Amino acid sequence: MTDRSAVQDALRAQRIETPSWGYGNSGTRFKVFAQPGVPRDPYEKLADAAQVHAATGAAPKVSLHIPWDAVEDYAALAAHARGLGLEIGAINANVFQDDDYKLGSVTNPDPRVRRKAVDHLLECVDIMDATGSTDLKLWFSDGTNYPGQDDTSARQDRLADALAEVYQRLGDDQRILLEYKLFEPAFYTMDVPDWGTAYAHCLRLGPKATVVVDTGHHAPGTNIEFIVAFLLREGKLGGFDFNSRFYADDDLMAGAADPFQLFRIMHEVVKNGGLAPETGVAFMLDQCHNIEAKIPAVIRSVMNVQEATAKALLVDTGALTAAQDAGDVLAANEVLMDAYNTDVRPLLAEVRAGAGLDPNPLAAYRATGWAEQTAAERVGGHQAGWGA
Ligand SMILES: [Mn+2]
Repeated sequence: MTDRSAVQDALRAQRIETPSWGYGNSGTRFKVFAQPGVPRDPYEKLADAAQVHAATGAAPKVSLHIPWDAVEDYAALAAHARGLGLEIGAINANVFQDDDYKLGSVTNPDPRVRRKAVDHLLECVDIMDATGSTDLKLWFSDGTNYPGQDDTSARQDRLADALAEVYQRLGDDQRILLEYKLFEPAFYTMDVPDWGTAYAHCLRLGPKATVVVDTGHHAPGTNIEFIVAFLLREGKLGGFDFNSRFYADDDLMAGAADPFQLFRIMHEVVKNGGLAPETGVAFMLDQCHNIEAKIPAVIRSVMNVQEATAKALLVDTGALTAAQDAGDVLAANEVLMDAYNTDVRPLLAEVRAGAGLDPNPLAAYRATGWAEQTAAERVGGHQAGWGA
């Protein structure tokens, strides 16, 4: 796409969903560093998310995590979100933080534990009904640590049964986003270790089940853009959990570690029509801000995704196809690199100004004084964080 106004329209239309847990305290297994002004409940997390949307104009949806964002009245939480100009995005189930899940949740050998896990997933669909959310995001920590610990294929049967029961419960406009992860917390087998496993389960479930690609959940060196192209072609890419990593599941800001990889991913998205809202690809962030200020980090991440998208939109597809058809390896590569090496910041500044926004979202946020205000006001109570 090289028509400048079409590129601008596409950038203006892109929506990036931010995670409620990105606004709370987080850390590694060694230490969680508390920050002043961090939200103490889901309502305050939404207020912070509204700051990101105000600064970028591109982040109206917020993913929730249950039970971290558990409240008495979900309809009231959704109304609060609407009042802030936001919507509730994906509901992320949590079947990994209970003692019962030591040997797994939906694949646990104990049927009582499996029942408890599936009941939680069904409760998450109830929360979707109450909040208007359309996406149930499922990530399972299930797996084994030692050879012989459990029957690998029996665990697949249990997983399939659980997914089928939840799938049956979905409304017409609701879907499952099934996430995979290579390792951690289990170190020998994970029950959903890769896109192929997730894809096979989604295929069996039906059209309302799609795969979510968390960019931090692969082996080093994995060609993620290939996975993206394949899943888009099959109509099975439900969305992304963007974050970046140097080693494993680092959950750093999207686009920070490897902006070229993010560009290559967005190139496959753009080329295969994944930006069109009707394909249903959700551009979500799934990251934790352990040492940096949280709201600016989310804003920076949104901007990084936008920059990768803008570069992907600038690929001269006519020239690329011509070079590919001619078998001109170097020319084809050059077309792609020309787009990647373009400084798209002025283009995005223009898009923002055209939408009535400050061309510099980080400066706009700083000018609000929100960080100082919340640090002064949010005293007492419990700051939100893992397990809250
Ligand atoms: Mn994720």
